Order: sequence, then structure tokens, then C-alpha cells
Amino acid sequence: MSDTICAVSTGTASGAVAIIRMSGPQARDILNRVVLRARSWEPRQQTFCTLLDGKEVLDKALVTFFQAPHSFTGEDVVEIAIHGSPYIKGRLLELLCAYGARPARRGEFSQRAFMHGKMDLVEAQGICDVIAAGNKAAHQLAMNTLDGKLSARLTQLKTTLAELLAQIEVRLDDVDEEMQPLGETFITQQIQGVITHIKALADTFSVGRLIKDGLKVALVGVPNSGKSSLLNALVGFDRAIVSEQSGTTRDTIEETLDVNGQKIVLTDTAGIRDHAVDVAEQEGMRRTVRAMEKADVIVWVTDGSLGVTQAEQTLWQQIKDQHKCTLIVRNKIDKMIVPLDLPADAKGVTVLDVSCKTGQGVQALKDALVKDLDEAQHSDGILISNLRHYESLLRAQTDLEEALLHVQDGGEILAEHIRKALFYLQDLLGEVTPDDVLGIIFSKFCMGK
Ligand SMILES: Nc1nc2c(ncn2[C@@H]2O[C@H](COP(=O)(O)OP(=O)(O)OP(=O)(O)O)[C@@H](O)[C@H]2O)c(=O)[nH]1
Ligand SMILES: [Mg+2]
Repeated sequence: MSDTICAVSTGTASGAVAIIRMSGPQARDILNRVVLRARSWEPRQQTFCTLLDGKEVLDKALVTFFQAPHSFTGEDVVEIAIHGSPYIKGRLLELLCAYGARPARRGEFSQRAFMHGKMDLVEAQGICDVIAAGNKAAHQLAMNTLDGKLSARLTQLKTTLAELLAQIEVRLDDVDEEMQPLGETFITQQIQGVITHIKALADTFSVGRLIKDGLKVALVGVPNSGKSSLLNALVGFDRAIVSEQSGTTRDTIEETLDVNGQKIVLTDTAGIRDHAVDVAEQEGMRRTVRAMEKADVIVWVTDGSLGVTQAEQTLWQQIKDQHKCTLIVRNKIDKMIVPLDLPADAKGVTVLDVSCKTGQGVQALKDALVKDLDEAQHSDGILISNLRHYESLLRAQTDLEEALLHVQDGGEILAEHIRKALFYLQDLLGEVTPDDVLGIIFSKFCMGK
């Protein structure tokens, strides 16, 4: 980290303004080589100045200097706001590199911030998620991580384990048995308490993942039940072709929707029936099955004016085999409705009455789709959405459950399992993570961050 790095922090596209960031011990000196008038640069003050390319003016810029350690990375940092033309950005980077900086790798500014103790690994991941968040719910989730709420919870659990381990270890060293034993109930309660918290946190992954990536919903049903009409009603515009002909939709059609700040990715599919009329429809039905496999929620759309047909009985078996969260939409309730004679094992599934024609029930369907996500987020807002975090928590939990089996002997095996669980929590926060693993994690960050 003794070198000085630079990158465009505002993306590759043209824009009114772009920011080039430089971090490292030479940042100030290099800056002085590209400005018209070299100076000492007052920290955290913006200075309007002229940037030079040799003897010619490259741009007029607004420059801010942050002095180590009071900067994002903990090093000397310079931010240069320039006009966002691809030429100026490219040329300024060339000049900075010619004077001694080097192009930053992906996530390298964040990695330096982490190395200088400005944030832990969980908070650094939060930055990535904040930048990637495209809707309110994902943003809130990421902000809670960036704000350190998740880190605080993890640190608390880590401290409990570390204290317990210290008490056990000191007794292992106490060969003369001068200390009072800890007591099995105490040890069990401590471990059990941490397991409960870890489990609760790990359980939020199923919802956290959906909030971050969006809830994938597949609309399936027999031909003509109104799947494409429902897609159009949900997104609020005429996206998919609707016709009274059976077998209109062949390819899957994907569209994104925002419901109460949650992202939903809807897929309209080809209707499923016993015999496809041609090869294209056959392929369409194959894609429908694939859409069901990829979905988080399957919405079975049935025509309420017809009742459940034989073809739908077969389709239900296929839906059921997916073992996914399922909703049933009884569509066309503006028409004469016949009793809904569901297959026996579909009786417990939520049924929503909808008319794509009048719009009745469409909002209720939207609310039902995001209900679980909304509730999880409003409980206390600390959710995990990162697979690495989830896996570390599971590992810690497994070791603590093992530890519970060895409370009675109170010896080295008990200590070893607690030590391992503690290690997984420390790894989550980046405290014991090897450099090559850190390199991989930060390389997934965006350029200039
Ligand atoms: N009355 C009434 N008609 C509807 C409703 N929803 C759809 N329809 C009609 O039902 C027919 C079939 O609608 P689509 O949306 O194309 O049905 P689909 O399920 O996508 O059909 P395929 O793509 O062939 O599988 C069209 O004529 C629609 O206008 C509804 O709520 N009420
Ligand atoms: Mg269709």
C-alpha cells in the first residue's frame, strides 16, 4: 500500500461532471504536477483550479484534498471533479500515472479503507450493496449493513463467545484446580444464547437474498387462462401480446416491477397443455418448466369461468413438484364464475380473485407477493443477504451445536468448538481472513470504489 492509486469513481459513461480519485502517500505531490499553481492544499476545502496537460489547459476542476488518516481510505486522498468527457477522464488518468500513480484495481479504495481499519469487511460489503441497490428495500437493507448495524450484532456475539472461551481456557490451564468451575448450566446458556441469535440471523438470508436480488415470480397456467393479461395488469402497460387464441405466448417474457419499494421480476410463460401444436410451442412449454425452476414464487393462473380442467390437474402436479411458494390466481372474475374445485393437495394454497379486465384484485396480488419481504424488513431491519455471511453463520452454528455436546467434559474439545465458531465470526468481519480471499472479495467491487 505504499504506492498511489487513481481511478474514475463516477463510471465510464459521459456526464456533466466526473470525479477522479487518487489515494496514497504521493497523492498531493502528483496533484501539484497537474495543476497550474502548486500549493499545500488545505484539507477538506474545495479549490477551483486549472489542470494542465503540458503547457495546455486540460480542464477547469474542483479539487478536494483529504489528509491521512481523515479520509475514506485512511491515506492522503485527492478528489478531482472535472467535466465528464471520456477524453478528459482518460487523459487526466494518463497524466496522473505518468507522474507516479497507478490505475487502481476494482475495490482497491475500499480494500485500503478496510486495511486501515476504517471499516470491517461486512461494512465494506455494505458499500457494494448500496451502490448496486436499485430499489428502496434493497437500499435500506444495504444501508443497515453499511451503517454497522449488522457488524454491531456480530461483534456482540463474538464478544460473548470470546469471553466464554477465555473463562474456559483459563480453567484448562489451572492445573492445581484453584478456580471455581464455570458450571454446566452457565456454559450451556451462554452457548445456547449465541446459537439462538446466529440462527435468527441466518434465517433472514432467505428473505434478505430476495430483497437484494428481487423476487422471481413465474406466471403459469394452461393456455388462455390470462397469464399475459396478468403480466400487463401487474406492470401497468401493454407488455405482452394477449389474444383469444390458445397458445399465444411462446417465449418467456420477463419484466421488472416495483411494489412498495420491493423488486419483483415477473415471467410470463407459454401455457402448458397436453399436446403442443408445433415445435415452437413445445420449446415454449420447456421454457415454462425452466421458469418454474428458477422462480421463487409460482403463480398458477386459472380461468375462474371454466373451473379446474384435466390439463390443470396435471399442471398442478408439475407445480407441486417444484416445492416452491405458490399462489393461485382465479382470473376473469368479471365473468360468470363456477366453483373452484381444486386438487385435494392444493386446498391450503392462498387463492386470490382477480380480473385482468377490470383490474379488480391486482393490487391485492401485488401486496400478497411482497408481504413476507415487507414484514421481515420491518421487524428490526437487520437482515443478511450475502452468501458468504450466511455460510459463515451456519458453520459457526454447527460448531456451537457440537460444543453443546461437550459441555459436560468442559475440556479441550469444548474449547476447540467454541474457538472454531469464534473464528468463523471473525472471518465474517474480515479479522482473520487471508489476503488472497480478501483480494477475491474486493475484486467483485466496482471500479473506483
Ligand atoms: N373477461 C375477461 N377476459 C380476460 C381476462 N383476462 C384475460 N382475458 C381474456 O382471455 C384471453 C386470453 O388471455 P391471455 O392473456 O392471452 O391468456 P394467456 O394465458 O397468456 O394465453 P397463452 O399465451 O395462449 O397461454 C384474451 O382474450 C383475454 O382478453 C379477464 O380478467 N376477464
Ligand atoms: Mg400469453
